Amino acid sequence: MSLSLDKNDITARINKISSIEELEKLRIEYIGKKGFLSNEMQSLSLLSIEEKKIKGQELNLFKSFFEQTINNKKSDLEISALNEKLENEQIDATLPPRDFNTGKIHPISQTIYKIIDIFSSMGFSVESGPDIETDFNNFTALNIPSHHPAREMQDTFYIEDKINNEDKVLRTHTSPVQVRTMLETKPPIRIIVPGRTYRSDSDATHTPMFHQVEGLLIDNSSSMAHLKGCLIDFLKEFFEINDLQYRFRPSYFPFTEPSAEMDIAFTKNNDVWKVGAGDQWLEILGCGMVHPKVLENCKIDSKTFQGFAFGMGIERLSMLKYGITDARSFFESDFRWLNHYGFDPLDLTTSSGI
Ligand code: 2U9
Repeated sequence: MSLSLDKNDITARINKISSIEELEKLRIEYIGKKGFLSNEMQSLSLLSIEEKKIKGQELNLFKSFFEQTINNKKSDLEISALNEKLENEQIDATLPPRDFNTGKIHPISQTIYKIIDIFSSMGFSVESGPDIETDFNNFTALNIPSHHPAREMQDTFYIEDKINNEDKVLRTHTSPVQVRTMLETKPPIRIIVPGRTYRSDSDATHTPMFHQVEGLLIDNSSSMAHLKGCLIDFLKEFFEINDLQYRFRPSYFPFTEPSAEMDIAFTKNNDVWKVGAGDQWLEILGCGMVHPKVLENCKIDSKTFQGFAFGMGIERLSMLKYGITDARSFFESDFRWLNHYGFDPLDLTTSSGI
């Protein structure tokens, strides 16, 4: 088609166009770099000054007219395309939302949230500390003697670099955090410490890194009776079993005196464990009154203050509550496993909103 500078011609041509692609083609044809108007502009150089002035003005006026007309047409076409889309598309507001992958809360985290919820309601606050600890905080302050088997290389991960000639270890329990707290604050103290701990051990029920929660309460009157009440209430709430069957057995730990272990009753049918009642006992935690030597090591006057401590393994609690059979599966990062055992972060009935 011949190109002209006639406004009526170009208006008629633009009006006939029915798609944005076609419109763009015409725009390039006219005002693109090598388009009709560029050529016309270039040929101005062949004209006299007077002619150049007249023709130049004509070309500029046409260019503005062309741009204006083509832009108007473009918005008309866009509006009709949108209207057509709106007419043809239908929204079914009754359809369920599309499934999207939110990720899952790991059962260990879920168990920790639940433990924190319960102890918070009893007035405990949560403390944390470093994974690499001094020999003093991890062993000496806790009255663990230098010949104690827990200090052996085969049980504890020692860090190669010593600092100020003192051994550094990957903490074997979260107790060093209680030591730090006692050294830094005055009683009353009422804390729980959930966190990662390390021991050189690996089989179906042990992993070299595992999680513990320990608790410490120091004031001037708390007794073994308070300790028992606190732990019984905790376990009933944790397993959501009101008539949970339990027993306390005397035990020994260097950091508590007297010491005890708590068992809960269970039954096992075809490898399925049922916690709460039954004819078998399962060890669930250790506890006791904080040893006076430990109080003194942590600069607390053992004649004025006393208190209790307890410790339990989070993997074990998690396995019993959620029916997980292999402790190693917690740390294999298998997405199918996590999808199965993990918790929906948006479900406030299970995620506790933390
Ligand atoms: C301080 C004083 C006392 C913490 C305690 C236990 C008993 C205990 C084990 C349970 C299973 C560890 O994960 S496990 O192997 N723990 O039996 N822990 S009393 O006592 C303390 C801690 C810190 C300053």
